[in-house]
Amino acid sequence: MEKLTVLSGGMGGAKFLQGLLHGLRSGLLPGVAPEAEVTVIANNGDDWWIHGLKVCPDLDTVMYTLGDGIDPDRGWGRRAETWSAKEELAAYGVEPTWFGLGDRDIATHLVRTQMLEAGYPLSAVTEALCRRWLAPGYGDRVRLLPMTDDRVETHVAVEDPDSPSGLRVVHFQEYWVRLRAEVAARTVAVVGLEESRPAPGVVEAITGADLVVLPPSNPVVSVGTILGVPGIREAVRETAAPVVGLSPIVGDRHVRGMAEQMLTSIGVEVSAAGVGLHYGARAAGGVLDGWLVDERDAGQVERVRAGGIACAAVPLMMTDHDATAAMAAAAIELVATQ
Ligand code: FO1
Repeated sequence: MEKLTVLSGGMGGAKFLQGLLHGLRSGLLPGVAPEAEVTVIANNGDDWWIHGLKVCPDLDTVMYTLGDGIDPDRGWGRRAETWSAKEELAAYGVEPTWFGLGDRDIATHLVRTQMLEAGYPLSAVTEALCRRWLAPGYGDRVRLLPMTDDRVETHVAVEDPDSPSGLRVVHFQEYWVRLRAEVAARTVAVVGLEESRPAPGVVEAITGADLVVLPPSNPVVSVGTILGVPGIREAVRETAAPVVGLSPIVGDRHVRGMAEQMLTSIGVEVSAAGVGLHYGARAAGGVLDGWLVDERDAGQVERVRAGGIACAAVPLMMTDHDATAAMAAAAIELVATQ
């Protein structure tokens, strides 16, 4: 295998990619050439405009993580960050104050916004930003593509007793950062998704891959959104490469983030098998050939297999790069032997 393509959200996907790259470098991935290239197709449905700047959290989380510039504790934004601009904006009374742009991070958003306003598409801007972060070094074999160059924004309908309809629609960032995903979410609507087109290179990266991986990212607002861009699900269904995913749900709970709330809002069972069967077998109109669940969910393997998907139970905790590389190796083994 020389071409691996990963459909990624933010933190979970970025952490998985770190382990995958570690596995590549260390020769831990069976059947994968040491010089293999990794294309990451990142969700950009949780992007938004704030203080006149275009912010792309998942793209930046992947870029900073692979370029070793991420804040390891927060899992988003820059390492060794300072917050003077945020404090100054608050002193002017500028809202919202609940979403913070760090001083270092702001430089990324300034460059991105200026390039977008000069007419460059997001994919070209991302490539330019990645020249700094994915230059020879940690991420040298990685290409990062946004799923689309079009404006797509995830909104969440939350319960609000003060509203006449009982509902209020907020941007995903407001749901996650301000409301901490603690209010009941009724539906997720991705504005602009149906009219969006895959960014240049996205379809080719899937149809020309030797392996397509769905990492343990959010199946609704990350991978689900990527698959919702018209043409991407079709490419995943049609590629000659095996398609394998890793469950973000372990022991019927998400490992991080808000997958439980998002799955519930779309009526999908919160379990490893529930998510695998939600993605579905390629042979039955879905997108998966293989699905890895955590060893704690070994009892769900047969259910997934009955849905036409190869399935195995292995440790799925990304505790360090070796553990994550072992997950990637197990995913490859699962579909390589088919
Ligand atoms: N997450 C927070 O919890 N609080 C923030 O103030 C915040 C700011 C922020 C700025 C830039 C960026 O790229 C990400 C940021 N995030 C913040 C993370 C982000 O909201 C989410 O974790 C993702 O969108 C979910 O994948």
